[in-house]
Amino acid sequence: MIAVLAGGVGAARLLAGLVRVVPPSEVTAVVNTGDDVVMHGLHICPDLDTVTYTLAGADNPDTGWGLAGETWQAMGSLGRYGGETWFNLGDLDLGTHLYRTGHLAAGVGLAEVTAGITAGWGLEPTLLPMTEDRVATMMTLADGSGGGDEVGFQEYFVRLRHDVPVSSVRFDGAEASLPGPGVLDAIAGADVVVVAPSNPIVSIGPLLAVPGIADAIRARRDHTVAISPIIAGAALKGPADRLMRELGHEASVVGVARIYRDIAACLVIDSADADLAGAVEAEGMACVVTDTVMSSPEVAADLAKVVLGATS
Ligand code: FO1
Repeated sequence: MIAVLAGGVGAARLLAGLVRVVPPSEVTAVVNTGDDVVMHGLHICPDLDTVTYTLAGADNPDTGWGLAGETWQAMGSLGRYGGETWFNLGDLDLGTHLYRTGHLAAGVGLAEVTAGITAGWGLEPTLLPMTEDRVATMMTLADGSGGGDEVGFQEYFVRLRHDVPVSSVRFDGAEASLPGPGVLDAIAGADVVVVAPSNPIVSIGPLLAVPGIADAIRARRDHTVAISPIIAGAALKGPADRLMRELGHEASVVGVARIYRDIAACLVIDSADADLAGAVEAEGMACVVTDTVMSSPEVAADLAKVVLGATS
């Protein structure tokens, strides 16, 4: 069994590669829900949906989120009434949110709702929400850009286009949250635990903030491999490098190693950072250098093979 700690796009691509090299039913992804948001009364789980749609081969290649072949008629209709349209919900995607919201309102847990959604897409891997409790990633804006205001993750990421400096991040509700059903068992029972190349601060950070998850991974440190989302000092997509700098980390594979060294024995870094392998090792992690830019599922499968071989 393989357990993957997952955020959005980077994790989704890795998982699409992983299911090409191991039986898909042996893969469990523990997915960040700190990005979740309620819009227009609908419960939206962006990372769970990005992973689901990508594994189903139905992801939207233009946006990196949502569904291929999407249309936006409902948003147009909402705009007519002056409704909030900064967070785009596609017509096809809406079906997922309606299903999830209806079942949650009827008292079904998020893990079971998620299983219903993945079954609807015919997926064999298991997707587990990190928690069924409300944990919300909150960003405090640095002075000069809304000065001290705290905003929810989607307001930062989408409405403000993650183009504003941040002075702190917290995971509201995390302290009182419980790991989702199956999460601790998936980590404890995995032959390999993989930390996907997701944003260490706002994608993996919330997972580690759920009491019990970080300890469970620490107990498996020798079997845990992390993949750096930072390549040559930058994130391929999203604000990981910028956030790392703003929050006092070095935006490099060495900075990533410092964040993960307590939970993972090995860091996989891109060939572009080969000269930093020694510096990663000096932080107390083994280091494997390979191509990590997942330009196709085939390249992602090659990366997955390297990752699985890294602990043996
Ligand atoms: N990202 C955007 O940049 N703009 C959007 O309007 C947007 C809408 C959206 C709707 C549903 C969904 O599942 C994801 C959506 N995302 C959008 C992506 C989302 O903000 C990010 O993928 C994650 O939260 C970061 O991992």
